[in-house]
Amino acid sequence: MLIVGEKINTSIPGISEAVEGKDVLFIQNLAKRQVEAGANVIDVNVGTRIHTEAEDMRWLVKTIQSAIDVPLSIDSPNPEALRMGLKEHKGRAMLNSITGESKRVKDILPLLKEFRPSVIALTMDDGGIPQDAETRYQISQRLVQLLSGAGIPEDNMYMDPLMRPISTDSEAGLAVLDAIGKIKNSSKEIHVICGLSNISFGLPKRGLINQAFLLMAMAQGLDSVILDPLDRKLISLIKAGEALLGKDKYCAGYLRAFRADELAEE
Ligand code: THG
Repeated sequence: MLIVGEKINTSIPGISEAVEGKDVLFIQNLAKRQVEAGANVIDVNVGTRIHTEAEDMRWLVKTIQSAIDVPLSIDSPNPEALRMGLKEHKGRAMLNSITGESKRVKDILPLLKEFRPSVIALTMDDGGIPQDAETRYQISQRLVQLLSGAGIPEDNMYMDPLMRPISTDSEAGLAVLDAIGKIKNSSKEIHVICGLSNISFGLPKRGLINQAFLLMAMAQGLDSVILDPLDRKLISLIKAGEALLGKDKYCAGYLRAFRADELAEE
């Protein structure tokens, strides 16, 4: 499972202040703690700082990459912030994200050609986020064609079927689970990713819903996830899930984590 750490996001209390104050040690420490906890990629999102987003993104990429050596997910709706982040990034970055929306495609295509990043592609288009699995799948196939045409290998593609809260649509979890299975079955190379938190929006004890969903999604073929890696229960569940799904020969990874005292039952 590829774990993308979500903690460097200015919508989380304290992060915007650290960016505003150019607090190098705070940011580097948060990046290091996520990597030590198991993150393979660090997401960087300064979307709440609309007036300084591009420059903040550049500063964060530089600051984080001088402390850790995993790739960063440059997470923004703003093409200029994406460009600044990708330009500053050493090695292959992850671009988060392209969608099937025509304006977004037009803005992002040049960045793909210039920087050759891995790409997270959200399965939405000019019609918005689909309710059903089939439309998500159809959009994902169009995005695969588009990304292939831009020279991105399938192994560098991460399809994100976009969760909606089950509190407002009780079939939303099922639709995403079906979409994960369909996308994964269409190609061995293409990855499927999602952010964990949206599904539980509007419900109490959100962690329970997120944890249950994570394991069901893994069983459907989810192979990458955006989450809080400092949550030991979540990371432990991923280890348990990998062992249960035959992704961990002799349960070696699970046992190693146990001996390192990394597994949490709650
Ligand atoms: N897909 C893609 N990118 C994304 C998302 C997605 N980027 C943004 C978002 N969704 C994922 N990032 C976050 C970042 C922080 C939180 C939720 C999603 C968050 N964190 C709290 C914290 O860390 O304090 C609480 C964490 C918790 O208790 O679980 O709320 O879906 N491609």
